[in-house]
Formats: sequence, C-alpha cells, structure tokens
Amino acid sequence: MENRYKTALVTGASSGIGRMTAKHLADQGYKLILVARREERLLALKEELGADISCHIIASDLRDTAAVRQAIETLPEGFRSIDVLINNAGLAAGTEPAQNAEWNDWEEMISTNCMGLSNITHVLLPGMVKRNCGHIVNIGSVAGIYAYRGGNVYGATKAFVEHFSRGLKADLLGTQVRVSNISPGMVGECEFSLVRYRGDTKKAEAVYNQVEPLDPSAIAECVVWCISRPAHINILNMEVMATCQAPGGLAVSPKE
Ligand code: 8X3
Repeated sequence: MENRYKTALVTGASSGIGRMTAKHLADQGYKLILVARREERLLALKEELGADISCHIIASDLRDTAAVRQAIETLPEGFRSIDVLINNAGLAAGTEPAQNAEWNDWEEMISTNCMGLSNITHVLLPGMVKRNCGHIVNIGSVAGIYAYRGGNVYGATKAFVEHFSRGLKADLLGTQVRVSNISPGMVGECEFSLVRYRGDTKKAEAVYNQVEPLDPSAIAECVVWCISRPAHINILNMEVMATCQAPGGLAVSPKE
C-alpha cells in the first residue's frame, strides 16, 4: 500500500521505542525529522538509516519549549509539511511514594511528558489541519490507566497524554487529522528503568529479571499499524502489555 503520509517527526528518537519507530518508518520510505537531546546518537541513527533516507535531526531537550518551536519553525525546505507526529519522548523518574518524592523529578516528568508533548503538538497541529492531512500518535503508558505504588506523577502525566489525545480527537472532528494514543506496559531493551532508577543498573536490570517484557519493536509495529489504517479508520487507543504483566494493584493496609 502506498503511504498517504510522507514525512514524520519522532521525538525521543535516540533510543527505545522512538529509535525503533524511526527505523520502521524509514523502512516504509518516510522522510524523517528526529528529535532528542543526544546529538551524537541522532547522528549515528541517521547514518544507520543510510543515505537513501532523507533525515533531519533536532538535538534539543523538549523541556526547552522555545528552542523546539524555533527549530520546527525554521525546518529546511522539504521537511516543513509534517504528516505524522510521534510524541514518544517521555520519562519516569523515581519510584518513591509521593510523600518522599523529589520535586525535581516531578518537575522533569511534567515538563517533558506534558509540556514538551503539548508544545510540539501545538506547533504542528495548525499545519496539519490546514493541509487536512495528519496523524498524531502519542505514546502514553498503562501507568496512565492503572495506578500503582510509586507511579504517582508519572502515571498522572500519562493519564494526561491519554486524555489529551481524546480531547484532540474531539476538536479534530470534521478534519482528516487522526489521533492515536498507545499505552505500552513494561518495555525492555531501552533506558526506561535505568532513567527511572537514576542510573542504578542493578535496580534497572532487576525489573526485567526472569520476565519477558515487550520490546521497542513491538510498539513501533503498533505505531506503524495505526498510521497505515485506511483514512476513514482512526485507532484512538491501544493498550499493550507483555503476557507476563497484568493490572491488579489494589492494596489494603492491616489495622494498627
Ligand atoms: C511504563 C510502563 O508498566 O513500567 O510506561 O508502568 S510500566
């Protein structure tokens, strides 16, 4: 099937789901704009994708909303009509109960997962509507659906992502612009847990010990599937868990 869309922007493209999504989109012949903080990783990915793939990189922290805006508003010729936005960048920081959490962690999650995502969406949306063509894929999390201990602000930011997606869908009624929210559960082969445990490799590795989590490619395939549905079909929500994971975190505390 020929792609209706030609150009995609992927945030958090330097690793994990973002990197794998970029590779899958490159396989489908997309022109790519890759956004992430680590320039050297983006350059390495660009090289790996090969000279046949048109690829522009933006090495920027999504929390720097003004810099991201400027980079998008001054994209080189040939990259300005973005059809697909993959809002993948995001992080979990810490697993402490809310009463013991670090404020900086909360601030970083809110400013990346909510502010960064909203900013880039706000910049790209008018063009999509004007061209009456586009697809926004937000990467949420099962943590935004099921509350678990230590998930506090991380889960809340992902609930924001899901509800924002529904709100966008409501506002975009009558246009050909589609919105999907994909909520993955535990994903291995990425830096998610390493970041969450602030670089503590032992704790991060323990999360995946003796289990078979999703891999980034599984979610990249979901992204590609959503955007390649016929134009009259909008997959609004996908919840994807590894077989070894399940919700069910209700807890009680014994009487004193
Ligand atoms: C993270 C998924 O299951 O680790 O987005 O909370 S989980």
